[in-house]
Amino acid sequence: MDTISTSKQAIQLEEKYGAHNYHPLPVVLTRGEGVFLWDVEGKRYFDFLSAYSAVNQGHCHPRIKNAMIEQVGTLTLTSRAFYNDILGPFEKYITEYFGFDMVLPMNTGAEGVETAVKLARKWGYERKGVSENQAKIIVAENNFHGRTTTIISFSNDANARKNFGPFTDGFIRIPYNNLDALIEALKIEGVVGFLIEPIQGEAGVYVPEEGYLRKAKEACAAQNVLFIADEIQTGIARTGSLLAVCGNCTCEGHCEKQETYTKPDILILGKAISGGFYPVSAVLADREIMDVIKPGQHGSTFGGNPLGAKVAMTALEVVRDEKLAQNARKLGIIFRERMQKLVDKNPIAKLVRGKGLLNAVVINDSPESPTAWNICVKLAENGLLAKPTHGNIIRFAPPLVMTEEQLHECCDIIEIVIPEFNK
Ligand code: IF1
Repeated sequence: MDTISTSKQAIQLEEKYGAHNYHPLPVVLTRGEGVFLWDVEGKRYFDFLSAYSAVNQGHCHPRIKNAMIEQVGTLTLTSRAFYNDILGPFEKYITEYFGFDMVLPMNTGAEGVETAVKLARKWGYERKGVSENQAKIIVAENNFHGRTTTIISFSNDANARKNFGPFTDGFIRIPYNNLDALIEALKIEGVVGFLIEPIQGEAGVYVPEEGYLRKAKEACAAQNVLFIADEIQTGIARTGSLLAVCGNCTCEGHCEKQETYTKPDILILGKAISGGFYPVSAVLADREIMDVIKPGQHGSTFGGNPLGAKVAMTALEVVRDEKLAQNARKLGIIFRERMQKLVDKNPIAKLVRGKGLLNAVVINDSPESPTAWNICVKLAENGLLAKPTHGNIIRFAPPLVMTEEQLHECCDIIEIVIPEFNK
């Protein structure tokens, strides 16, 4: 195996041997710890992407690492052909943690979304009486739910769809954050579910207006349609509460009485559920929904494996024990206040938006311009890693273990770099 001694060497190898399905910033990372990453040359960076919110607990969290080391030498994979002594405890732990009767464990976020689509359809046929193959699921414009063929079938991102057809039928797209459009779509024959990101991450960190999610759920309930929350990116304390659908609660638990809590009928989790150590996703629902799945109807080789289950339980313990939701809420307010001052003083910065530590600064230039990219290259030179989403929007999402002092140091960097790009 080649030993990498320079960043250039690593980039060349990826260029030559790897599919070009990404355009990474020219940074080659070799070590991570907490909020920090180091490149091959030893330069240290603050991580402001957190692997797209998969490392909320910080890189290489010692508690999760130790749990993984203990399990990896004991039992890693049995398949579901047999039981194992970790899965049952994990299923009990996670269903109590989020307040649902049952869980179906998978691996990637996209598998979680696919599972939720299949579950909603099957529930529609077997519980709601929808005619076979007529089930429809409502989704939002500019959604991002993963990259499988079915998921891109309901995307409107031309780049994600071009030349990947033919596509899967049975999806209705409506504008995000538009209750009237949802109420109209819910009248369509055969609708079984409404799949929504509580905050649209990839689209550019779009936070819906106060009350939208709750009213959307109520509208769905009125038509016996399942409200399906994709919290793969917004969940696990990222937005300043355990889930984005918790609204303004930082209780860390899950309680129906929370007046701002909109309990989904189906909850999809991924990414930080396992703290960046191992792919784990999970679909949670109450019994009358989850029970439509019978043996042999869905699953995967690694779904529910003991290693992932052990890692996920520890990663979720860390979220609660270290009060990451509270920290994300507190630091998010400070971040948006400082960025708002930057916006007020710098024409190149158009606006800041977000919730908790899922934020974005919109750059005042065309989405086709290289400005946001060039700002991120400059931020990297100054020791902070962030990446644009669509064109002119820079997502800022550090690990939730960041301290207030570190956050101010990062804001200092951003406030030095962005003004350099005023026209
Ligand atoms: C890439 C984006 C973020 C997600 C939501 C499901 C999934 C994702 C809300 C699928 C995954 C990742 C995928 C990764 C980059 C990243 C991403 F830029 F693609 F859109 F975060 F915004 N639902 N998002 O955000 O989960 O199968 O990836 O485990 O594909 O480039 P996955």
